[in-house]
Amino acid sequence: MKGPTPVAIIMGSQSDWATMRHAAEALESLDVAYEALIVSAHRTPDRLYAFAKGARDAGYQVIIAGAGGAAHLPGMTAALTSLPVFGVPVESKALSGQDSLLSIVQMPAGIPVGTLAIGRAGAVNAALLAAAVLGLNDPALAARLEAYRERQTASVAERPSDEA
Ligand code: RP5
Repeated sequence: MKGPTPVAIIMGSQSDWATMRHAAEALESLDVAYEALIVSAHRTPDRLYAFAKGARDAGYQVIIAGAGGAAHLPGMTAALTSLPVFGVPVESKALSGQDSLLSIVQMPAGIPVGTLAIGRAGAVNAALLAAAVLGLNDPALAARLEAYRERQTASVAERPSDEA
């Protein structure tokens, strides 16, 4: 029987799902269970508080938080729980995600957010980091992560193709 869902993917808005679904797909490819939730630091602060305060008791082990613009969600979540929080800066229209990146990455000492790249690459890598953390205590998952990387390596052609 499977235990509680280990990963929460939270995002500030429905509009973030186009980016954060890449984290979800990466977790699915590694057979890691997750819950995807819309939790806005600005529009639903009470929901954020309840989620973050209850995350450990809910059984989550890692939180992936994606947000754009004045992206307070990852930092506020990390302030409210000592679970590992990985932040994904969503690419904003106005500033191409530079605002999201700087909002998430520049945490003062004491409350860490592991910040990834802007956009899809960050979402995928947040999922892979979450899997790596969970794999420390789950040899089967660690083996799936190794296999994922081996497949990735095998998929890289030696020479560029005109067809690709
Ligand atoms: C942030 O504001 C969200 O994370 C989103 O990236 C951004 C824009 O949100 P919407 O106006 O598209 O709902 O809170």
